[in-house]
Amino acid sequence: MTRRIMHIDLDAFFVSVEQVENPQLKGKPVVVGGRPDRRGVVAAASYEARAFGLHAGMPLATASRLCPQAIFIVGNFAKYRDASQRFMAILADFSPYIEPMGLDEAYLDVTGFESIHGSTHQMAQAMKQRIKDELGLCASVGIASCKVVAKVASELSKPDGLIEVAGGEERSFLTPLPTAKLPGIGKKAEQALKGLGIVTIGKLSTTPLNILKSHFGVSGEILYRLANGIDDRKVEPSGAAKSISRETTFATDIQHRPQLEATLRYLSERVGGELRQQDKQARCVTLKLRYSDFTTITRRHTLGQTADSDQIIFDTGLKLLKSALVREKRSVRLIGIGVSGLTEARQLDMLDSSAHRREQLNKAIDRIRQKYGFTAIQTGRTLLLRDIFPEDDGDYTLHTPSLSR
Ligand code: DCP
Ligand code: CA
Repeated sequence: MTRRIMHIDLDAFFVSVEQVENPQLKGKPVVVGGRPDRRGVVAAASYEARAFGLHAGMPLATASRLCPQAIFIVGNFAKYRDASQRFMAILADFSPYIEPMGLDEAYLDVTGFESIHGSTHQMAQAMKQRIKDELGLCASVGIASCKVVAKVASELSKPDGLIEVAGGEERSFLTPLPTAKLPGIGKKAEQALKGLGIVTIGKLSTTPLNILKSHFGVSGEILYRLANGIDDRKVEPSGAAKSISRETTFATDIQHRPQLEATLRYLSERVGGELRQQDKQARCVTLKLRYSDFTTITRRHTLGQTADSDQIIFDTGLKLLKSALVREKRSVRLIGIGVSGLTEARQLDMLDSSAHRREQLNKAIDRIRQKYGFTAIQTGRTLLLRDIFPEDDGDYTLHTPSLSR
């Protein structure tokens, strides 16, 4: 059965919430983000303001110069969160398979649920109507057989739009669009593609895979698949992994630093492997320690950039470990490392070569380990674990099984 996926995204979200509260703001250039004489950037701009070139991320001072008549609002996050919850609740009435992607955006797998409304098109119209009636907001909807095409469609339909791409029409729908319309293609990737003479998604979809791979590595294959409208990612209802962690309790409490670090390295690699398996990137790294007297601490660090590499997870965990142990001299009973703030979005414009090389290396290690077990490849640090944990079928047998989620 072919799937029917909807991508629903509210138009000019923060601004629209302000306009519902204060209808005088309707039809005017409005910016949420702060006062123009203060430092800061535009969070949201009304479509009237966008006509002057204003957009999210632009410094407020620039926005005010380009559009002096714009109305600047500081904004109130609690209000937007409340609107977001009510928005998601409406969507959940249409299908239980809902995956929120942010405050004002969600994927819905509606396969089989459309019959209640007549068709997917009528279902989307009913959804838009409820959002308008109950929240006063406009939503744009894309409907297709997979996430990427649904997302491109909703974006293209804005504002207050609705585009349905029939099954089998995915490629012809994408073909004429500029590459920048593909989610994940940022300015850098767009320029790199342009350098290769690739300006449209159609051109990208017919570029031989080996050429894309030689320029973009593993991202080349993702690009190729998305450009061809091939995307089998499922709609994952919330409750799907929001974090991934691995922890272990030692057989005897440990004070020996290298042994703690070796275990941390091992656990970091397990977390990293799982993260990449799920094709996700993490924003936060959390270290957990339980001391011999059972007091338990967690220490969290937010990364500057999302990551999925073992090295970054471990390095961050190690820093947290060192600073925790500076204050505490007690021996450790349990150590754990976890990642959270997971996103699926692959930043294809992050084609920075060192990050890229690391990614390639991690993928290669994952492949070998899938085949031959964890111990097939070891870093200097985890080798120490050979003396601590028994090996079983290419894996270390930890004293306690790893806990996760
Ligand atoms: N947002 C933000 N900072 C950004 C981008 C967005 O604070 N750099 C906030 C404000 C937006 C909300 O997130 O209103 C949703 O982001 P979108 O990218 O969906 O943008 P809008 O909803 O404002 O506009 P559009 O109609 O293009 O979806
Ligand atoms: Ca939006």
